[in-house]
Amino acid sequence: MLARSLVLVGLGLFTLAFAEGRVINILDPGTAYNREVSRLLVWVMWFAAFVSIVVIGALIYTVVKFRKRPGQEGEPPQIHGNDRLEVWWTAIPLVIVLVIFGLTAQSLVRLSKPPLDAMKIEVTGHQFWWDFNYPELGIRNSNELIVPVGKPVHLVVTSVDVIHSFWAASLVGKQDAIPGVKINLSFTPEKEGNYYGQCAELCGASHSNMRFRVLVVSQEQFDRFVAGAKNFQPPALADANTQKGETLFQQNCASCHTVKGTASQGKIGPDLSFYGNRTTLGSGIWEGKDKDALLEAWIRNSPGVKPGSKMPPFPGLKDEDVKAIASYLNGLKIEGLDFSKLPKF
Ligand code: HEC
Ligand SMILES: [Cu+2]
Repeated sequence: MLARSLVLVGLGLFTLAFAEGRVINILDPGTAYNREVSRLLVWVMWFAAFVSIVVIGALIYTVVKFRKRPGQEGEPPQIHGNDRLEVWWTAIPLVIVLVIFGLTAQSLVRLSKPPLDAMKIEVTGHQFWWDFNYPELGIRNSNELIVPVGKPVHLVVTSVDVIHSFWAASLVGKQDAIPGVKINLSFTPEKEGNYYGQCAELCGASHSNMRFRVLVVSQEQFDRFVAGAKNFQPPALADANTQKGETLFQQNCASCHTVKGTASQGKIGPDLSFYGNRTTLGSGIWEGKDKDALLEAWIRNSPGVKPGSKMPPFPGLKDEDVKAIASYLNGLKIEGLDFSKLPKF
C-alpha cells in the first residue's frame, strides 16, 4: 500500500515537472519580482531547517537518553516546568518571526510601487479564463497577455465571480484575483518568451484548466501588435465558406464574444478579435497542433473537451457549419505577427 502510494506520488510529481515540456522552477527567478520572492523563500527555508534540526535532535536525544532500561520498574521521576528553557523556546521563535516579518515588509514595500512609466493592464479572472484589457492603448485580448521585453508592466488584478489567482511562475505572482477588489502587481520581463501561467486558487470545476500565457515579445513585434489591434479590421473574408462562418458566428456566438470591427460585441466570453494570432485554445490548455485539431470539437461541445466550461454546446451545428466557423476564426489575424517560435518557459 505504502509502496504503491509512493510510486503514484512519484509519477504525479514527474508528470507535473515535465508537463508540456515546461519546467516550472521557482528557484530560477526570471524577474526582479521573483528574485525578491526567492530571497524570502531561502531565508524561510534556512530557519525551517534550523528549527527542524533542533526539534528532531532534541526528540531523538530525549527518546534515547530516557528510554526504559532493563530492571527499571514503575514511572520515572516526573519534571514539571523549566523556566529557563521556556524563555528560550519562546524568545528564539519570536526573533525568527520578527526577522521574517521585517524581510517580508521590506519586499512588500519594494514590490508594491509600480514604476511611473509602467504600462497598465487590467487582468480579470472569469470562470475559467482570463481577460486582459489595456486601457491606455484601447486593446483587449484574452488568455494571452502580450507585453514587450524590458518594459515595466503594471497589472491591476481582479475577478468578476469567485477568487482566482494570477500566477505566471517564471515571471510574477501568485496574486489573488478577488471580486470587487483591485490589486496592483508589477514586473519587468527580461527575456522574450512564451511563459506558462495557471490560475492558482481553486475556483471551480475547471480550475486546473484555467491557464494562460504571457507572451514577452520584442518591441518591434509589440508595436506591430498594438498598431494592428488598436483599430482592428478583420481581413477580407477569403471565400464563401469563411463568409458562411462569419454569418454563423454572428447568429450563434456574437451574444457572448467580441470580434473587433464587426457586429459581434458580446462580453460574456473571451474576446476573439485576433483568434488567428493565438498560440493556445481553451484558456491555455492546448497549443501547437492540438490547438488546431481541437477547435472544431470545442465549437461543437466545449464542456465535452473542457469539463466545466461555461460555453454551451452547439448540437444544432452541422459538420460543415463548424468547419466554416473554424475557418472564420483562424482568419482573424493581425498580419506580420509570429508568436509560435518564442522559447517556452
Ligand atoms: C453563452 C456564452 C457563449 C456563447 C454563446 C459562445 N461562447 Fe465561446 N466561450 C464562452 C466562454 C465562457 C468561454 C471560455 C471558456 C473557458 O475557457 O472556460 C468561451 C471560449 C471560446 C473559445 C476559446 C477562446 C480561448 O482563448 O481559449 C472559442 C474559440 C469560442 N469560445 C468560440 C465560440 C464560438 C465559435 C461560438 C458560437 C458557435 C461560441 N464561442 C459561443 C462563452 C460563449
Ligand atoms: Cu481560477
